[in-house]
Amino acid sequence: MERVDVFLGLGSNLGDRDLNLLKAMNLLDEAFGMHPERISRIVETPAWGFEGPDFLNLCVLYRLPRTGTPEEQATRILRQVKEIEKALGRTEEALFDADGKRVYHNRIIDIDILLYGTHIIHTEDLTVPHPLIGQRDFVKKPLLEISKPAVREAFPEIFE
Ligand code: PH2
Ligand code: MG
Ligand code: MG
Repeated sequence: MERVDVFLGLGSNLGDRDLNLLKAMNLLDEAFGMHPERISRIVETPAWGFEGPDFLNLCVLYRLPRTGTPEEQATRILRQVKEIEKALGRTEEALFDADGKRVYHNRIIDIDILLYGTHIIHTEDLTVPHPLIGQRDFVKKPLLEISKPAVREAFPEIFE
């Protein structure tokens, strides 16, 4: 069976942060019908881009069976992670300021699709690789820890 390495970034800065990450990982396992192939360590960092409590972040790698095109499968994964965010109590939607810049807020759980193998995906709802990985050590460090040569070679600008 053909498989694809899907790297996800998880973060929490509200409530019982460890438990939120654990619950999210359990729900991801349930949604994907498998355990992750790799799990990074947890990093604790200040809120980046806004004022708020410190975050716990980690990255996971699921080696999923390929279904459909990368766009189709990544869109399905996006729907699944949004559902899990909602199930864990996340309510707020993406907000933008007057200049069209993203406004961040505290979150019980955030699950982002970081990499879908070595594919580049642009849809209305999704850009993969996640465009901000390279600027954010709280993603870059755990992602590097569980990354594979193929993705490091495909996206040197992310991992440099
Ligand atoms: N996520 C954000 C904005 N800022 N800062 C940290 N430390 N960790 C995050 O996961 C994070 C953030 C938007 O998703
Ligand atoms: Mg995020
Ligand atoms: Mg997100």
